[in-house]
Amino acid sequence: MISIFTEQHVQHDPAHEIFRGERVPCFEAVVRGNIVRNALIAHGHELRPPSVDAEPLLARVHDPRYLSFLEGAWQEWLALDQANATEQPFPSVWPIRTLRADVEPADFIAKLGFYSMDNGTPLAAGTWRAVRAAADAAVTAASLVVAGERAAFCATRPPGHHAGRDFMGGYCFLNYAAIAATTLQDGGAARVAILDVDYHHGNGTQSLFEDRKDIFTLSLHADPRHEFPFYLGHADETGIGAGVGANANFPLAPDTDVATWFGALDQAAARIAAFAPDALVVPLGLDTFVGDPLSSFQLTGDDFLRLGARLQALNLPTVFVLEGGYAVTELGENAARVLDGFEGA
Ligand code: Q9C
Ligand code: ZN
Repeated sequence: MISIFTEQHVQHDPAHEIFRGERVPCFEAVVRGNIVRNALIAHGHELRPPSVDAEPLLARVHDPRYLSFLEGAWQEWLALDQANATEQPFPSVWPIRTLRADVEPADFIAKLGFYSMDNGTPLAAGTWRAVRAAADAAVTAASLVVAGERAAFCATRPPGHHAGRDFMGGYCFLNYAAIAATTLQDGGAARVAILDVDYHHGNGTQSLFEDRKDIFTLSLHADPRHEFPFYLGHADETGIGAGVGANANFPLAPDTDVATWFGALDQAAARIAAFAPDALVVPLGLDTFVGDPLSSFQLTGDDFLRLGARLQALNLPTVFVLEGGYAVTELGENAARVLDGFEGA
């Protein structure tokens, strides 16, 4: 499968995240991108660099004010103190209930909280360059499918499905699945389904599209009562306004076994078939893997082949977008297995 990959991902290289109150090395690390690239090559998939500019599309998915903030964030951080060049900013205050989320603060750390859902999305000097290149990759992958490819893989990092119209979160800054879906629609796919199989609920993608009936968002994930993103992803979220009926969540208990996971996948597949979309986007998180350090699901390597085959059976033009997956050694193989399964290899 043609896979769009950019070396620019190395520009997003934060050193630490906060985990259980301590600073630890980032789970979402540069090595992930390299491992995925190597496995795709080893499995015979063709890698291409991005060749389409996402610029005209970005402000249709994200708030222009948020995009400006992201683009200039590192300069603002340095402007506070040049010694910040070797430090990472983290938000420390958020406009939760009763506080005003409509007035952009002037203070940089206040702005960081204003545009973040968590303190788990570290910024680095080159984050903007990396996420912009990944956005180009998402548009390029979707454009290939518009041009007639049965499927394409946007093999980029950092991930995107927790990012919403005007916020970052869960290691995500720009929502590539949403960018890909928008590109597919621009190319003539009136109805698009987005089936998120990452261990975590795709809250950003749901929030971007839950009031629309032409984009059906579905997500299979650990129950948000127990797992990040905690505040979205419940089964009773079925869409809003005109979008009622066009969102479906399949929250699963911690430690859910493989058979139950595939049972939920079958239910999601039946809903997609009933929706009769023109194209499919799959935010592909590999953190459902049994060895993943952030997850409690139990999929094995063979299960990822099976997942690919199951997605192929939906018989739709398909754009895969890399999301989570933190068992670094196996991440590349598991991603490649989904593509192999899809291609019947
Ligand atoms: N800092 C994706 O898989 N944080 N994001 C866990 C605490 C949330 C994962 C560790 C994990 C988000 C795209
Ligand atoms: Zn995840």
